[in-house]
Amino acid sequence: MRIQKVTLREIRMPMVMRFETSFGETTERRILLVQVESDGVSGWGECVAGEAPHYSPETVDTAWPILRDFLWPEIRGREFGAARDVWEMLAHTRGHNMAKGGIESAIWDAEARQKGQPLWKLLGGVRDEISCGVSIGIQPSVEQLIANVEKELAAGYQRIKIKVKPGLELKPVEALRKRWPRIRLMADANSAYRLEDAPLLKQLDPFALMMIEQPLGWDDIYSHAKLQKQLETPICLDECIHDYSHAVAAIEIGACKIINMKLGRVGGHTPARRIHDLCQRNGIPVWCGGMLESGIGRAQNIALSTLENFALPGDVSASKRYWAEDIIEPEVEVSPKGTIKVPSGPGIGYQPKLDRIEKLTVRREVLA
Ligand code: OSB
Ligand code: MG
Repeated sequence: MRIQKVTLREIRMPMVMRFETSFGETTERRILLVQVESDGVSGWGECVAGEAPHYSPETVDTAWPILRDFLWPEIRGREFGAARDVWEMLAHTRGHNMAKGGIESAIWDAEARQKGQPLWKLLGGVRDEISCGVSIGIQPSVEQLIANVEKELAAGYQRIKIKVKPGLELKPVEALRKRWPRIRLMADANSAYRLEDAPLLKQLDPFALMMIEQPLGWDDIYSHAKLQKQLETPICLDECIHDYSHAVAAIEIGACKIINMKLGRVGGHTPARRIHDLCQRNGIPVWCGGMLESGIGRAQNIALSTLENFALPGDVSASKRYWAEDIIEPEVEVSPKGTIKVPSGPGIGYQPKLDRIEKLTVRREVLA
């Protein structure tokens, strides 16, 4: 395989809902799309870096020059066996996993399209339907939170995740549990707490949350192990796991019982697969997280979610929850039983809408 050309595009997409987390608020996404050309076939990936370095150190504006000046030169003019080899070719650059994941996943799509095969089959996926949950941002009031949850449950979603932050955890969780004693419910703190908050977090134990996601420091695996010893609620790590070695450490010291997998956070499909297999060998279920992706990233997440150990509903939900109009055809739809039917066409199985992408593009750079 060989890549002749890469097109980087920044598109702007206003969100249909405002999304608030403990680290900030998003109303419009700046999305970096990566299109690779390989022997006449295009592959598409999304770099999931945010607008600001508040979830991880990367941003759209760090990923762009890293892709152009460091990652592309490792790929340009080189013949390689398959997409699975790309991640190793990029290893010379430290970190910048979201930049790596953007181009690596695009090359996986290109390979699958060349072979006329769905990406999920090329990845070794085992299911043609995935289970979906939703991630609900911090709401102005408990009443609005309840109304939101009501709507998502009615749409069929199988699991509800709410964003929490200090002072806004006990009341919302208690209210939801009172209203729905049995739903699959969890909370994501995006690193808003400290180990000293253990007594407060312990007060969540009676509410039978499926898990609490990333309560402590974004890079602090050790403190999560100390916290997990004090909590009944299983800890799920998100931000902390950006490498295979982090997953090894987290599992060995008991820092989590579940891992949220994100392509961008770990650097692409090859590292995601390695971490997935490690978790599977150790009895740690994983699920696919989201980064408010456009349809391209969403389609990549759907393919990833077909791997065997994606045992819990993920944060991959319908296009229309985020966008008035998505950039792929068909849009991602969720069935009344809260599932996405995995497409059977080649590659990611959804077609990028080129006209729409062109209209939304505010910056473009062709690398050849
Ligand atoms: O922590 O999982 C997270 C969105 C942006 C950054 C981090 C996270 C999230 C979400 C939203 O929870 C998931 C989605 O609906 O895409
Ligand atoms: Mg998270």
